[in-house]
Formats: sequence, structure tokens, C-alpha cells
Amino acid sequence: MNYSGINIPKKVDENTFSSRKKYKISLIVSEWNNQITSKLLEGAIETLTHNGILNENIFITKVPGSFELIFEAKKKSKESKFDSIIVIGCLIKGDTKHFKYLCKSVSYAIARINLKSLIPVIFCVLMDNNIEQSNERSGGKFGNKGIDAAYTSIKMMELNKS
Ligand code: DLZ
Repeated sequence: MNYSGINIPKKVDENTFSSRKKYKISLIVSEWNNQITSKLLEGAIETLTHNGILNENIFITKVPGSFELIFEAKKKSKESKFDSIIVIGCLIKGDTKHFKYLCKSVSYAIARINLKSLIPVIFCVLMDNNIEQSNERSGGKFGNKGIDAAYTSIKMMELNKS
């Protein structure tokens, strides 16, 4: 277990590692707060490829903001191409009510997509009070939530196929 609560899988046997070659993953990334989401994306890609997922099976789609993660995740969850989806975003509190409603609608909508989808949609959207908190969770003292999301995605794909 690491500090974030994700159970990091131990080294797996050759068969399990090799069976991951077939998995196709969609990474949907918000460009809003790109300095943070790019680090989450990097952590996710590195973790996936170090754990048996082929580079050519990782498909990245950029969307303008976290709100657009919803539409793209809905679309991708209906294609039969992917075994899992990771949505990556970063919402940072400002002076207006945007933050509150974006946090609510994005988390609620992604949860709803999961209720219908036959593949897991992993939630990697930071919701922070300030940029410092986001930095701490995208390669800082609280790790990189992109790494956690990638491990979660592998676990869920294996669970879904078992
Ligand atoms: C409008 C907005 C605001 C205020 N803040 C953020 C944010 O912190 N993080 C983020 O990903 N997106 C933000 N957005 C943009 C919305 O997600 C969305 O792109 C626009 O409202 C257009 O639909």
C-alpha cells in the first residue's frame, strides 16, 4: 500500500504480464491546467507501459476542460475498441461558483457512465483548493494520481476479464 491508498501490485508472473499486451486503453485528458494534467498523463503512461501495456494500445484524446471529459468518456465507453478509460483533469478552486458545479457535475457524470458502461472508467480528476495542492498530487509529496489511476485501470481490466 502506498500513501494514497492504492494497493500497488507486486511483480506479476510472465503470463499475467504478457496477457496485458491485448488491453487497449483510452486516456482522455483535459487541457485546462495543462501543467498539472500533463504530469498526470505522463505518470499514467509510464505506469501502464512498465506493467505490460503496449504503447500502441494507449490512445490519447485531448479535450478543452474537465467538463468535456464527460462527453468524450460517454462516446468512448460505447465504442467496443477499449478495455478501459482513464479521464484526467484538474479542477482548481477560483473566486466563482464554477468549481463547485464543475466538481459535482464531472464526478456525478463519470459515475453515471460507469453505471452503464461495460468497461471501467477510471476517475483521475484532481479537485484542489490551489495549484500547490495539485502539484503535490501530480508528482509531489502526495505522489502522482496518474500512477494510481493506471494501476487501478489494470486491476479493473483484469477483474473485468476474469
Ligand atoms: C470554466 C472552467 C473553470 C473556471 N475552471 C476549470 C478548471 O479549474 N479545470 C478545468 O478542467 N476546467 C475548468 N473550466 C473549463 C470547463 O471544464 C469547460 O471546459 C468549460 O466550461 C466549457 O464547457
